[in-house]
Amino acid sequence: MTSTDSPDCLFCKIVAGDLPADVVASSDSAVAFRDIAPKAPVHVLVVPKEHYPDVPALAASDPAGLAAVVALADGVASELADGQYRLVFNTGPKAGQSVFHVHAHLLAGGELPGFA
Ligand code: IU
Repeated sequence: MTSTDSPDCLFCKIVAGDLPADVVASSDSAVAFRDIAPKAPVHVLVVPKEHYPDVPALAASDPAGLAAVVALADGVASELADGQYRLVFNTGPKAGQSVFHVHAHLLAGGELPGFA
C-alpha cells in the first residue's frame, strides 16, 4: 500500500521516499524514522503508510493499522533501546500536533521524566 492520499503531506513524502529521513525500520503498513529534533536518546516517529490525520481517525478506520504502528514501535524499542519506552500521539494543535499525518513518538533509551 502506498501513501498517496495527501500529496502535500510531509510524512507521506517520507513514506514514499520523496523526502529524506533516517528510516530505522518498516513493515507492510508502517515506517519508523528518527525525529529530526530528538527529545530523548531514542526518539523515533512511527507512521502508517496510509494517510490519516490523527490517531482517532486511524483507530476508527483501520484498527489493524494502529496495531501495526504499535508493533513496529515495540520492535524498534527492542532494537535501539531496552524495550522500555513511551508512545505519545499528540492529537490536535493544543496538544502539540504540528504534522497532520498520524505519528507515534517513540521515546526511549533512558530515564524519561514523569508526567505531573
Ligand atoms: P508533532 O507531535 O506533530 O509535534 O510531531 C512532529 C514531529 O515531527 C516533531 O517532533 C518534529 O521534530 C518531527 N519532524 C521530523 O522528524 N522530520 C520532519 O521533516 C518534520 C518534523 I517537518
